[in-house]
Amino acid sequence: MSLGVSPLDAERRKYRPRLPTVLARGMAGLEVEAGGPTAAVADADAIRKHFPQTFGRPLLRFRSGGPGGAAKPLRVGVVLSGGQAPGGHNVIAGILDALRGVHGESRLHGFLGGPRGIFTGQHRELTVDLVEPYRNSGGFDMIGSGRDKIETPEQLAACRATCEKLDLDALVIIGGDDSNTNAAVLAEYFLEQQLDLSVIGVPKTIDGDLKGGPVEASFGFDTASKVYGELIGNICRDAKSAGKYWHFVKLMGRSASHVTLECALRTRPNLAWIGEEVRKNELTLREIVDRTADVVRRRREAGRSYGVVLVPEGLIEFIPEMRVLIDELNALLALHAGGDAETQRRRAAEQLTAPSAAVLESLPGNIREQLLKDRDSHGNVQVSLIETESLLAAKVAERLDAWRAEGTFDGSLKAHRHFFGYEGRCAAPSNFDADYAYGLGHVAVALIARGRTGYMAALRGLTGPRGAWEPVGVPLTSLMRIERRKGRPVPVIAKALVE
Ligand code: FBP
Repeated sequence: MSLGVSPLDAERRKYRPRLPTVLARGMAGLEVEAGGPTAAVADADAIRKHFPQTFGRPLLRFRSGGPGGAAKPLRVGVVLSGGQAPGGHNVIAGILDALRGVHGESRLHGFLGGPRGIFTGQHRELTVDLVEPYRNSGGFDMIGSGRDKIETPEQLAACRATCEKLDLDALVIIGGDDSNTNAAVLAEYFLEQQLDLSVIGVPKTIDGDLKGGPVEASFGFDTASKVYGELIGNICRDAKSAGKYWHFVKLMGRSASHVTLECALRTRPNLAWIGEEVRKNELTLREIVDRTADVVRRRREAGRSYGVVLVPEGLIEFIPEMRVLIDELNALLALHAGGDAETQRRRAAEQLTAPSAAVLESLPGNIREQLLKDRDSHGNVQVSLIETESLLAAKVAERLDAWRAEGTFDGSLKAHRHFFGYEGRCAAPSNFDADYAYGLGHVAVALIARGRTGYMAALRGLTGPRGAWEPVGVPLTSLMRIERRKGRPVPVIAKALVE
């Protein structure tokens, strides 16, 4: 065992991911079949205007058994973008192995620290020896990640210069919806510039919200929800054993509540809020608090002063009055980012509409401050920094106190608050994620070897046996729609919410 490698890591490294049969037969004889033209999730005309070259491309399928033929070495760059997700290292291992399957002299370069590594030209060559220790491991530490957006003309030109300097045939962007939007922008830009360089996206995010049509799942979701599920299961057991605590557990999932739903189905807590359901039923914060407090009261009446409540981290954005407030704050912060908490608060009080200003003032101080923090580079509220579980626990305690004063409740709330997020994002990938991510790396290379650009690598039929998983190339523009970001309408890959 070498320094820094635990026996568990060493054992996990020995696992050999299983490939779909079509890919296991090798890269050489893969043939591509094009389907009919595609459109977009919504706003097709606007998306076509933004992406005149790549819009409408066909879905691609692969089959093995073609004649093969002479292949040239490929030079590929890869970047990990956004939040960590179990399986990222296996995508890279899959790309490397597939590239070597195309031609032994193919080369792979990893951009360091996320998309910034492309426009600043920070990279390292990823050789077999370098990649080996990372096989089947969690984390993105092989090359790091980041949340920079590639959008300005200078950044686009700098990306072009880096790729030309390295003489790349292709760039693979492993990321979530925002990062794959970046991939679509780069693919279009390189074509406009008449540069022969493929850009391929790979669906990554523990949030599980990058899916739709032929893209059935993002890698990382399976592992992360299993890790959180185990922790929640332990807490459920502890709650029952101790018989005196209520646990409020916030779970990652910036917008969609897939992780919370999956964990709820696995562990059966006493209550799980689903953001999308809150929005559909237009529940206010007051109603959410009342319903939660009512569950606590009814369990108390049944002799059970304990329980577990799951809260998706994006819940706050689904509550109607909070949504309006956040939209107004986003527009405000896009104009005036930075400044200390007091300045931000004063600005908000002056410029928000009266109802939103009142909502903001009704929130506990820590939540108010967290809502006023700067947005990420894509304009998103950083919901992992907002203590929604504390907000709910505090408001429920207030409500129960009021009910006790009226004589309709005779207990008290002893609450614990938890946030499960970072615990699950870098776990060693489950066998599913290890196989899926490794296969996605192969699909990316299959698309590159056939000169395709502006595609997302995908595998479908994921609930069936591994051997039957079907590799496909999905046009990135077919996954897009127009949304308001930083106060203006822009084309983005649509998030898949819980239905
Ligand atoms: P991606 O969408 O980039 O995959 O990230 C998802 C996520 O893990 C969210 O669940 C969470 O809200 C966010 O990242 C946290 O961001 P950060 O890594 O910047 O703390």
